[in-house]
Amino acid sequence: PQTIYLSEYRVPAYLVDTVDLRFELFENGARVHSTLEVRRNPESDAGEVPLELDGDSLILESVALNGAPLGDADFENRGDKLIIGPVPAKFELSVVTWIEPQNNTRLEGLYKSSGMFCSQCEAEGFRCITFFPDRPDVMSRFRTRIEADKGAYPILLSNGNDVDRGDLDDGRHYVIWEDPFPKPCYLFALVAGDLVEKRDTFKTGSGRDIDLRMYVEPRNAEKCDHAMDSLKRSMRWDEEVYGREYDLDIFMIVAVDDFNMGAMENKGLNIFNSSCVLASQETATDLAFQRIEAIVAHEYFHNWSGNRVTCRDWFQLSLKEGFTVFRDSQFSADMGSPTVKRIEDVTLLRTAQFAEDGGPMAHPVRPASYMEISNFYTLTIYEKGAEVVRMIYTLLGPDMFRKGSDLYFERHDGQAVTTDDFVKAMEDASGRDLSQFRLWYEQAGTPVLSVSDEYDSERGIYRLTVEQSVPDTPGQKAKKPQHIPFALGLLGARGESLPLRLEPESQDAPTERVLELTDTCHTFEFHGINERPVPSLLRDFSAPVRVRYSWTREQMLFLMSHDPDGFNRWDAGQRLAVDVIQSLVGAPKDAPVDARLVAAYRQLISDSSLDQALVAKMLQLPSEAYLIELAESADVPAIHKARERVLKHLAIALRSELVACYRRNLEEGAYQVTPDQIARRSLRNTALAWLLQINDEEGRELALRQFKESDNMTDRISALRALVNSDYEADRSEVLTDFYARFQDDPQVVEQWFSVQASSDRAGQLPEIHALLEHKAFDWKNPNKVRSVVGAFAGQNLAAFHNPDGSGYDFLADQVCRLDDSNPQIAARLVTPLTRWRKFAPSYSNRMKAAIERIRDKPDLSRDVYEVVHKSLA
Ligand code: HT7
Ligand code: ZN
Repeated sequence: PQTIYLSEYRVPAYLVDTVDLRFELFENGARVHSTLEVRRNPESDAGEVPLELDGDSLILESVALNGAPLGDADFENRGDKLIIGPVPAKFELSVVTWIEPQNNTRLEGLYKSSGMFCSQCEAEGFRCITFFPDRPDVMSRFRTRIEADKGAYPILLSNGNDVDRGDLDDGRHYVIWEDPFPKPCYLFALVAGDLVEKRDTFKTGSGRDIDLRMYVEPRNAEKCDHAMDSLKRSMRWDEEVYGREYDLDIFMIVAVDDFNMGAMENKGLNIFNSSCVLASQETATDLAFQRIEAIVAHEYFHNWSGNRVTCRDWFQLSLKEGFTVFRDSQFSADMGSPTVKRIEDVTLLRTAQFAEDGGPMAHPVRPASYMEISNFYTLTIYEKGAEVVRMIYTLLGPDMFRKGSDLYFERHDGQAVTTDDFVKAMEDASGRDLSQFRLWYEQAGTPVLSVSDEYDSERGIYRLTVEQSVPDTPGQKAKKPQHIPFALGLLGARGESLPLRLEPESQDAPTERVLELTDTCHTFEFHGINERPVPSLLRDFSAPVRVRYSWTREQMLFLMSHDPDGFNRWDAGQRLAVDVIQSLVGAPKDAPVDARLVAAYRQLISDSSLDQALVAKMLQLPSEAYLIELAESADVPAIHKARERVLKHLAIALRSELVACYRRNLEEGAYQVTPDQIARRSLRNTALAWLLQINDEEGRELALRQFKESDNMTDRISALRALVNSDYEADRSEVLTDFYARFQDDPQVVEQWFSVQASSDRAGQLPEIHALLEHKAFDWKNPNKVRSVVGAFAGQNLAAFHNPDGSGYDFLADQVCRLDDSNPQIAARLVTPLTRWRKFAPSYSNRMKAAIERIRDKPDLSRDVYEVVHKSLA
C-alpha cells in the first residue's frame, strides 16, 4: 500500500459547489444519482488537468457532462479513481452508481444494520457511495432525495432541513433534505428505517426554537431520555462557555447497532452506536450514563469544532478531535466532579496513550504520513491532542483562551484549516509566542521530566532542577526540548502550602505556580523556605509527561493525606500502590506487604468526612495495564499475581471496614445518576468485589442479594462481576444464566454479559472464550460483540491473554485474520495488543512476534492491518 505524506499536500484542482443526490433504495441494492457543480479551483496551479474522483466498491452505470452522456473513451474507471478529462473550467457532472449496502460488512459508506440503511462517511466512506473528490477541503452544499418502500422505511433522513416529501408508485415514497451549510463529504449522512421518533425542543440564547429528534428502534423507545437531556445540557453549555449557538432548525440523533466507533457528528444528523446513546436505569451502568453524556456532548460540540470549522486534510485530524475532546472534558468536569474527571482522563492517557506513544505506531499529534487514515483515530490524536489544547488553556488562562477560540471560530468559519491555524489564532488573541509550543504537534513520544532537589537550610532556599528529554520514536530521533507548563506547590511539615518566592524579597507569593519549561534543564530557587518541603509536582497533571522523582514512601503517604491538589492526592496513592506492587513482582510468596499501605487504605475507607467521590477513585488499585505500561520487560502473570496478592492482603486486613463501608453506602431513595450516588455505588461495589476476592461468606450473601434485588444495572452487574471473579463456581454459573435469561433480548446488556466473562480470569480462559464465540447471541458482523468478547479478552483479561504457552496470542491472530476480510477497521484495532510485543519479557515477546508474523503472511491482507503489522515488525 501507498504511504501518503503531509509534505505532498496540494490544494484541490477542482471544487464542487453543490451536490445533488438521489438515492433509490431497494432490498438488493441502491442506485445513487449524483449531480455535481464543478469548477476549477482558482487557488490551484495544477492547470487544465483531468478531474479525478475517488471511488471504492462502486458499480458505475453512467457518466454525463453538462447533460451529455460520456462514452468509455471519455473517462477512465480504475475502480478507486474515476478520471475524466479534459473538462471545462466549470461544468455539471452527473454520475450514476450501483452499490450493495446489504452486503457491506466493512460498515463504511452506506450499509444495513438491523434492517435499516445507515451511513458512515468519515474518514473516506463517501467514496463507497459515489465517485467524488473525497477530501475534507472540498466543501459543498448538499441536496439529498431519498426514495424507498414506505412500509419498510417510513423514516428517511439526511442532513439539514426536510424541504419536500411525497408518495411514489409501488408503495414507495420520498423525502428531500437540503443542508444550507457547505460541508466536506465526510459529514454526509443518510438513514432509512422503521424507527420511532422522540421529540423535544431547545430555545437558543438568541431565542430560536430548535427541533430535537431522536430516532431509535421501537424496542428502545424508553431509553432516550438521558441522551436527550445530555444534548440539551450540551447545547446550553456551549452557548455559555464558548458562545456557540446551534445553527440549523433541526438536530437529529439516530441509534444503530452495527457501528465501527462510538458515534459520528454528521451535520444535523448525528449517528450513534446504540451502546453510546441508549440508557435506562435497568440496563445501563453509571459508567455508561456518564459515557453517553460525554459522547452526546462531544458529537454536538463538533458542530463548531469540526463542522463549521473543519480540517484541511486528515493530518489535521486532531484539530477537530483534540479540541473537541478538550471541550467535552471541560463539559463533563462542569457537570460532575472536576477532580474525578481529571483522574479518569489521566488514567486513560497514562495507561493507553503513553503505551501507544512508546510503541511501534507512535506518531505525532499531527502525523506526517499514513497508509490508512482509519488507523489514525488514535489516543494520540484524541487524548494527547486534548492535552495539548489543555496546555494552551493553562498557559493563556481562561479569558485569553476564550478570546483565542472566538477568534479561531470567527476567522475560519466555513473553512477547512490546519492545527497551525488554531495555534495562530491563540497567539494572535493573546499576544503569546507559541512557536516552541508547536513542537507538541510535530514530535511524537512522551517527554520525561527528571526532577531532583536540594535544600539549603542555611540560606532557606529550596532548589528544584528539572531536566526534560523526549524519547526516540519510529522515524524521529534527537528531539528538541518542548514548551511544558509545570504546575507545582510545596508543602510544609504540617501539610501547609508554602509561598513560592522565586525572588528573595518577593511579597504575597502564590502557593501554586505554573513554571514554564523550555530548555533541556532548568533550576528554580524558592526562597524563604524554613524546612525541607515535600514537593507536589505536575499538579492536576498540567502536561502529558512522565515525572521521575525519588519520592520516599513516607512522602507519598504524606501527599496522599495532605496535598490540597485532589489529583495529586490521588496520584500519590497510586504511586505508593504501584511501588508496593512492583516490589512484590517475582518476590517470594511470603514477602511482606508494606503495613503503611494498609493503614493508608484503612484511613481512606473509614473516614467519611473525606470527599467520597475521590475516595472511591483512591481505592482503585492501579490496573494491570498500567503496571505493564510502567514495566521495562513485562512478565504479565507475575504482575497479575503481585497485584492480586496486594488486593487480597488489603481485603483480609480491612475486612470489617469493607463490610462497614458496604453497609454505610447502601442506597436510600430513588436511583439517580448524581456524583454523590455514583460515589456511594462505586464504594460499596469496590468493597463487595474485594470481599469476594477473599471468599468471604458475608460478602457472598451480600452479592447474591444485591444481584437479585437491585433496581439498577450498576449494582446488578457489579454483583455479577464480583461473583464471576470469585471462587464460588456454582454461584458463578447460576448468576450468569439468570442474568442472560433476564436480558437476552437487549443487545447492549448482552454485550456487557459477554464482556464480564471475557475479561475475567476465572470465567474467560480460552475454552470459555471459544464457547462465547459460538453463543447464539454472538455475531461476527457486529463490532460491539467482537469487542465485548475478543477485545475484552485481549485487552482486559491480561493474565489469560499472556498465557505462557502463547495460546492467547494464537487465538487473537486467528480472529484478526478472520475479521480482516469482513471488517478491516475493526481487525486493525483488535491487533493492537500483539503489536506491542517488544514490551514483554522475551519468552512472551517471541511468541507474540510469531503470531503477528502469521497475520502478516495472510493472503490479501487489508491495508488497515498491513500498516499496523508492518510497523510493528519494522
Ligand atoms: N469523528 C468521528 C470519527 C468516526 C470514525 C472514524 C473512522 C471510522 C469510523 C468512524 N465513526 C466515527 C467520531 C468522533 O470523534 O466524534
Ligand atoms: Zn470527535
